[in-house]
Amino acid sequence: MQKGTFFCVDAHTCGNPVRLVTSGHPHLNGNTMSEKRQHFLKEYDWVRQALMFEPRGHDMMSGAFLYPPCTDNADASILFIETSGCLPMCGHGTIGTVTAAIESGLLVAKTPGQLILDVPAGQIRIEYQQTAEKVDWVKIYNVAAYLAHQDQILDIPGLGPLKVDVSYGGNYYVIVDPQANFPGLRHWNAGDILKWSPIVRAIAQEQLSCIHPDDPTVSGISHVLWTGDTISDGSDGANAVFYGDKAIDRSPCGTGTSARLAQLYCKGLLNVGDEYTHESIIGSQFVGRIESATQVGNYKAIMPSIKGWARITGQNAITVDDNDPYAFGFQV
Ligand code: PYC
Repeated sequence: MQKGTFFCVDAHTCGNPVRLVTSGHPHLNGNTMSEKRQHFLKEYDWVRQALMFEPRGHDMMSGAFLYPPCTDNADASILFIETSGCLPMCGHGTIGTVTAAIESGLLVAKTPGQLILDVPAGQIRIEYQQTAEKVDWVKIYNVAAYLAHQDQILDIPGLGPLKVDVSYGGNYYVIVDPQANFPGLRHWNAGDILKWSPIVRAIAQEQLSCIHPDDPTVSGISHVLWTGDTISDGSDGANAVFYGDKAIDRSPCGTGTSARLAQLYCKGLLNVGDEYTHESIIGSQFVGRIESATQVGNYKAIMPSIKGWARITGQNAITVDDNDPYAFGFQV
């Protein structure tokens, strides 16, 4: 399969794109979504590149394929595709996928309003509310989140030392709170975030090992989460999440919010049962909640939930043609 037409339902979750691909699923080997993700990355990465990169996508593009469940109790599985690769878990991607799939009739829940989904990072539970044919909101009971590194100093050439934490919420995040060399995200512009994030991520990656205790294929720091002042009513905190090479999440980032909850819990700033309304760079909001305490390996951890909404923006039939020199996209 070197070319074809991929049908997609395009949507956005709180501002960030989600392209649910509804045809052309490659057959993937493996018993778990983690194994299937490895197979996809090895043999079918061109599909991701064609559908995510310019000229068919853009820096923030993110999407998903639905697959049959890998476990007896699940309704379906999700493979996430992004400009950055195939994430183990994606919160905004899940909210968009569930909304688009339920509204389009591609997914029928055994129990209306509830789903169990297998994802590469493990299994997640979903609650959603539907009014007529529209999904009003989706709540994800995410995989366990934990604080992997606390109060680490990174020396950033040209910026100076930064004190950071590294937290896992389905992906590993360097979290940077306001301090002497970072005035807070509302005092930086998008250009500053795009300039410093890859440098911070590379230095953190060099110095701080991150390998998931339960699945060593989930490893490495992929995202940088900058915090700062809020701009929307009711927000408890704000973040700008950098991912891929040039993307800033327009949504409050589901795995980033989970990582933030774990960080605040492990630092004694939030407790089990607390809700935390997290806003994005554009002020859109997710409601995070610490559902319970748990453990990941030897780490103190939490079971987080994230609630948000998505809207379908259109239907797409995307052609990938070998004759097109940019069939598999490009990045500048
Ligand atoms: O919502 O988890 C998320 C996410 C990851 C990257 C972009 N959004």
